[in-house]
Amino acid sequence: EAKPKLKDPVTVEQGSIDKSKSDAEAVASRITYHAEFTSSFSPEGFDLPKAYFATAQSIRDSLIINWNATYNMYEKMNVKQAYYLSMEFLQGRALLNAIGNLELSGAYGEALSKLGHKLENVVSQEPDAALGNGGLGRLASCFLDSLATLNYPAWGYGLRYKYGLFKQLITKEGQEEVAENWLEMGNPWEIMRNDISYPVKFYGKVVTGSDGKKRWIGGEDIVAIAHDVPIPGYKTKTTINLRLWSTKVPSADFDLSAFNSGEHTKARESQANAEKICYILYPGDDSLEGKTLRLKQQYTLCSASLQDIIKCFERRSGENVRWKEFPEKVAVQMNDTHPTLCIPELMRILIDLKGVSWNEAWDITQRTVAYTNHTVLPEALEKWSLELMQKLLPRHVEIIEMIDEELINGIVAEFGKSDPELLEKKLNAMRILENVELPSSIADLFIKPKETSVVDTSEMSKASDNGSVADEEDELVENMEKEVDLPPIPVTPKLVRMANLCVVGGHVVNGVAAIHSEIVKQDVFNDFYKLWPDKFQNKTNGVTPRRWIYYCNPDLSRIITKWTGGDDWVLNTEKLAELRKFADNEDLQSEWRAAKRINKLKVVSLIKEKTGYSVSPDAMFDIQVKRIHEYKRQLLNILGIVYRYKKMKEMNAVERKDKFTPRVCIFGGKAFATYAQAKRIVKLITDVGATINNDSEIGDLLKVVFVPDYNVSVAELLIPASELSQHISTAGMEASGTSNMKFSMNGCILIGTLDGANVEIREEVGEDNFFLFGAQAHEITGLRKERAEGKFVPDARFEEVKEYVRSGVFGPYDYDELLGSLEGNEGFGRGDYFLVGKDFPSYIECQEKVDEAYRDQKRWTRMSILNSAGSYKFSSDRTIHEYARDIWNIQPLQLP
Ligand code: 4GP
Repeated sequence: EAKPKLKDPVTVEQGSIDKSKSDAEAVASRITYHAEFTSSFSPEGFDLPKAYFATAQSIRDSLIINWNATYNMYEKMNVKQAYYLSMEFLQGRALLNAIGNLELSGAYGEALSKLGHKLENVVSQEPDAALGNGGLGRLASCFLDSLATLNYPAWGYGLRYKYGLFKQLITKEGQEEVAENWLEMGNPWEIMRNDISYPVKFYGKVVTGSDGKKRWIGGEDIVAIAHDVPIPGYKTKTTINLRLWSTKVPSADFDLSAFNSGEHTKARESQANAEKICYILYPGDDSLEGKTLRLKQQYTLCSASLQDIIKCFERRSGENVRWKEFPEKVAVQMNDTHPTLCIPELMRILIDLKGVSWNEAWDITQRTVAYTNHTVLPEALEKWSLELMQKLLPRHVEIIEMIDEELINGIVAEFGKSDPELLEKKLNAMRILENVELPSSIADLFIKPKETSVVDTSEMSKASDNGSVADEEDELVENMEKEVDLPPIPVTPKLVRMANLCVVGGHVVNGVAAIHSEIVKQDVFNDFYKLWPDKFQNKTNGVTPRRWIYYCNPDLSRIITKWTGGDDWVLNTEKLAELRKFADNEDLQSEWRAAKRINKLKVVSLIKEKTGYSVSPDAMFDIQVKRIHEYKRQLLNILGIVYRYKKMKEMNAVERKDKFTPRVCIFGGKAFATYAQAKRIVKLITDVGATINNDSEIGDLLKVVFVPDYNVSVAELLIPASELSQHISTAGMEASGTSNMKFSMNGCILIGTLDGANVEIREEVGEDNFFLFGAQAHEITGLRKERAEGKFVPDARFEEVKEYVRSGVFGPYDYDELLGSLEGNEGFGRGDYFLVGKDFPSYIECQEKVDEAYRDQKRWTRMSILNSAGSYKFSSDRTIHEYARDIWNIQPLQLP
């Protein structure tokens, strides 16, 4: 019997713009409707904030209609669906993207101008949805755009952080962090789904019932509530979903009697405790409380999302729920290790709640989940304290212990017991649990006492990509250091290695660029690779050409459309390659330069507004924007600038002008709040800028600016204006990079090392159109060794530049700790782990080649065109097709 319905759902046709009016008139009447009825602004006037909200609400109506139609189609067709689980989604702004994807830019532009506003001003009212930190989060957002555009049945799942990461202020002291209150004015893009919520449990204990079944009882209960963000595809009705969870206590948990007896705060305590899970992304985890909060976040994401996915599977299966078929309907992608708890959570639900056997549950889990690795930094491969996890998630630890035991048995079966040394090596590398006793039958094979783990207490180890400060080891070592009189106690905290659990529990492990996937196989997970070579894949990252050229660079887009004979390049980026044949065409070249200039002028205003500095649009715009990290080597860039400045000061005006190309060197990016060395780098950049920018002798020949609070919207302005961009990580350390792809697409020339996706970009755009320098990945270990043995002789220019900074030219700040890290292992020295000193000479020599190339504007423009033309491979559409085919096994499905 059909379930009663209030009314039939609105069809896409009914919901589309009213054809009896012109599109612009119909849009204008929708906007005014929302300004009157759904706006939370005062009735008088129609100022910009109100115009933004009414405009967003009006386009949201169309998105909801398409969202419903897409959802209904998936329900009816019951096709296999992919679910992308990520702690981060760096969505940026949504309005322009939504209007453009629905092909209503003209209508909205016209309607708003009738109502007294410019579309671009309305658009810039929107705060960024900055639910992410860096590349991993922005990649997730690009993937959603491609999934919707290519009509793949897929959803994203994440957390709805009330305050995002943080807002970066740049003051005289360097970087300061304040809360980013992005939801302050409300968020027109989310639909709070009060009807979709799931219980999530922490703590408690595991009991075995009389039927032998395990049950997890007691503890703390919270509720996760869904907030749906519609994601429209480009030129398609497909509108997929980004479901973000917020947290609260079950309503029964409000302590009414405490409240009535006047204990108002106490009555709210449990509520605040539940809500704080979704306050910020990557809360500080130095303290046990911080660690607990992070683990709670990860579990909330996994548990709520899986309950939702399972409910959907059951609903779509109807009477016929066959768990074996779960992997034929569901693919779960874990974006890095943060959602690893998906593995034991899926096992728990299947075994404890659905009555599936262990073996079958394990088979289902492995066939369902897959894992993407985004970083090779050892300190970023998450390890959780077993003790903490046991307290917070007792049932999951039982399951993880079982998986570990089965893994041990598998390793013993594979390698036998005849070579205990080899077996021990394999077990040490591959086990999920670290420092946890082996079953005695195996432990007895190894007679020698267990080694204590080597602990690195340097700041560097605290510098993982998301600031996740190592594990308990640090705390223990600090405590040991304080108790100087006592002999050191062996440090062997019991840990859960999340990355190993991902590799064991998933059916595919992928890296994000060719070179990175090789490192994953040959180094990071080599023992696993040797055992299961077929599990490992490469999926070179990509970025959406909609946001990253078409919308952010309309002037260049028009030129590309004209010269490639249509705008189909927005969907088929291969078409960009056609620009190659016109690379020397003078008409194209002059149009190309004119577009760049328009974009540069916008950045001149941005810089003035954000920093107060005036810069010349005639100078080369040289940009490095990314998270501040020692391995990304912003320090190499700024020391190169200091060297350039010093040389300028040593010359007279004529020589200076002759030798150097005028440059505006632009930096942007956040340093993680507790990453002291990264913050010192920010301080040095701003100090250098303050001196150089006020040096009248230098004038427009060199400017150095740090644009505060770098985010997606700032990137959308900077990237189209860029002429040179820097991707200069220590080779082997940047998994891929994605801004390198965006810059190249926008006709920017890259200076970089052979690292991450640089390698593939250089292959596509041609060696002559990429400025290459520096040591290569295979040389790094040897170079570090040479450095540690004191055999490295630094270039005199490197010594000179450090001395110059130390001399105080850039102010009184004490740079010993920063510069010291580039020295041997004495004092502040950390042996220049990132090899800044080694690469410095080749870097500055390469920069001289850049200056020379820029002087020949024809040659430069040709290089620029060839970059855009060669960037076609780096569309996230290509990447998503590969994931869909090789990992998820999903097919596109389009609304009629
Ligand atoms: C980043 C990597 O550092 C970057 O190379 C890569 O392009 C990006 O992921 C997307 O794959 N990693 C992170 C992180 O953002 O937090 O590990």
